[in-house]
Amino acid sequence: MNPAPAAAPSCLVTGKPLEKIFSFGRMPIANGFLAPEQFADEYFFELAIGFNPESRMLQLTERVDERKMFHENYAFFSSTSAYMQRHFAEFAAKVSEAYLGESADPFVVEIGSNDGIMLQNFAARGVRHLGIEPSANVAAKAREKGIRTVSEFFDEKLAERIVAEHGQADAFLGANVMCHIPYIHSVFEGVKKLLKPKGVFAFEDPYLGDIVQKTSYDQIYDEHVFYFSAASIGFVAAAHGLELVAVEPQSVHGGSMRYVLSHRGARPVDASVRRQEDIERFLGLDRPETYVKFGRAVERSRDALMALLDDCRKKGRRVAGYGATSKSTTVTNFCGITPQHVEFISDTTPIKQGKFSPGAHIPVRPYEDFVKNRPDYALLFAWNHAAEIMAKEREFVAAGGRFILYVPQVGIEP
Ligand code: DWN
Ligand code: SAH
Repeated sequence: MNPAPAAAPSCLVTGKPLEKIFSFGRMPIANGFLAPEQFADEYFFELAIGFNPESRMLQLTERVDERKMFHENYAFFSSTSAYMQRHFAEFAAKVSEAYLGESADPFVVEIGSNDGIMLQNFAARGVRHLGIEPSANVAAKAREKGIRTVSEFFDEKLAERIVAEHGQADAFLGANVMCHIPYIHSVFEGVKKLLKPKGVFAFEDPYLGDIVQKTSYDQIYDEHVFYFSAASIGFVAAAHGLELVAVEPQSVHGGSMRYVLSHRGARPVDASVRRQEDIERFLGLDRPETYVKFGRAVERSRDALMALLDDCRKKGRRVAGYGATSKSTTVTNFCGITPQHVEFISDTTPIKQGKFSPGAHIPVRPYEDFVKNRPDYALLFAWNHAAEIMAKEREFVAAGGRFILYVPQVGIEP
């Protein structure tokens, strides 16, 4: 197996030493679905979090090389959720109304544009756009939809090239990607160069406050290097002459935050920023002890889930996973869930089907198998899409099927 890097961890924002607060142990690549002949060579690293009080940044202490995670066989396709398609249509409409009106020929750039779930809304309105998506297979899907996409990793250098080729942008957007990039200073410097003087930088990511309050520890995996708050984003922005001008909580992905930034002084700072920073202090997000407590809550959650799954096994109840999410890689490996607990995981994404889940090696099967061979319980690994999935699964419930949830508490529904 690959050796773990020996270097002592340091904060990716301040460069100062970073203390490990909680370790989930050895973890595989969250989206590294694999075939049996690949089991012997599976890559593992130590998944652990540390907190830097100066920057207020919760972050991974060890990281996986980005090229091991984002490549031509990336397993996550954004458009698998109809709800998320509507969410990004609304995000795009809001940006158009609020920020593009003043420009005669607006230009929108999106980082981590995946299969074009957000940019398709700008393309449909004839807005000049550019997607930046290093995972070649999902980028190809976007191009099929007529979305202009460069398949590279965004950093300061790429930003300079984009400016030279296309000019500066009115809006630089991102969803569930900023928290993936360890070289955060290069990204922010790139954004600064790319944005017009009145341009906006709007992005959203899973929110640290929700992760702590709901014990949604499965948001912690290799791809998620950072767990952002208004305070930590404000800190990074200030180092680059940028300013956090508004925040807006979002319900998606189990609780996210949308951050709006501009060049310092270019736009008025909305009251939402101060309000959120007050909430964060109230939640103790600025104190390391909060994350020590979080670690204990994570262990309690694991114990409760395993007690329930062991009970199902003893009683001969069949359990299948619902949604082969990245998050489920943390849950299965941290809790010790095996194919004896969960027979298979149902997922609608073709590239995941017929493979095995990372580390735990639970078979991933097409959704049709779930319908044909309904289990007694569906362990909802895609709990963030619960509303969409429950609405789709009325027949499963009517036939006596039940969902096992573990966020915010372990329990059975309905
Ligand atoms: O940040 C990230 C988010 C946006 O997406 C990435 N790092 C990776 C990925 O995380 P995830 O895999 O935890 O995302 P989801 O959206 O929770 O994944 C849902 C999975 O469930 C997909 O594989 C599709 C599948 N699914 C399904 O089988 N039936 C989803 C729905 C809604 C369904 O009805
Ligand atoms: N924005 C989409 C996709 C999120 S998944 C959504 O919210 O559903 C994260 C995406 O970011 C992946 O498609 C990955 O390839 C991409 N990504 C990772 N590092 C990146 C970087 N440095 N620059 C641009 N995109 C990156």
